[in-house]
Amino acid sequence: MKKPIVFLSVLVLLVVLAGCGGQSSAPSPSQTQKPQLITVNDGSKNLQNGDPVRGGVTVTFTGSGPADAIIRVYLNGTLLGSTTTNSAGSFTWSWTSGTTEGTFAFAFTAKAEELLESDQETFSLVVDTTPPYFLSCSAKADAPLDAAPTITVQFNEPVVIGDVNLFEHLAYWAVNCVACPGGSHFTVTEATLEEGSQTVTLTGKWDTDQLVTGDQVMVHFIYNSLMDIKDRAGNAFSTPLSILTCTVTP
Ligand SMILES: [Ca+2]
Repeated sequence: MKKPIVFLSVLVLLVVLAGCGGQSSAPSPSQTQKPQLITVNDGSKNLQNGDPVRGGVTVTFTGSGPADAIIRVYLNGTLLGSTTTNSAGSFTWSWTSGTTEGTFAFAFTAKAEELLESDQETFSLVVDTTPPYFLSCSAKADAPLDAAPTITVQFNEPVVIGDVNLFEHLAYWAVNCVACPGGSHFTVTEATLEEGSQTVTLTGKWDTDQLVTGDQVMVHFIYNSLMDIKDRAGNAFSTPLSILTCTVTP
């Protein structure tokens, strides 16, 4: 019973593959060869497809295509500009990010004389103009004399920290009680930046500290610029003192 179905499936697959092959491999004789991006650079480093960039940064796209062809650049589907390849087939094109945040989807095509415009070479950048900051903290109640209580503090986005040892130094971290009828008590003995670089775990003393449901605690973080905290786009953390309040949850 199953054989005809399998046969049909294989047949359909072959037809689909043949169809795809006809579209995506070598261009038809009347179509220009698609251009290729070689490097995309923001002045200090090469960027990968989907990378974040700051506002006001000039990004240079370098690529190759057919010699003496027109390279058209589309942004989010609209023609933005054009340039030409030289006799060796090279081209460069620059774009400066503005104050608008979001994804910018670029598409490059080539058009040689007498031929049709090529397929698109695409590349996306995410413009991020907002410096990283501490968004929230969370504290969970712990059982007395059980494991050490912990409080976590979250950045709004993943960060890149130049000096993690300085960042994790206890001199820059403190936890106070705002309203603690339950008797919560917390002394920071350890500050750890978690994998993913967005969350910091503060650890209290296991024998004398406690977090009780309903109590309100406050986390203080003092920023030292030598820590060199940036977001992935390169925007610098700049809040001298971060204060976060959180209620202990069960
Ligand atoms: Ca940011």
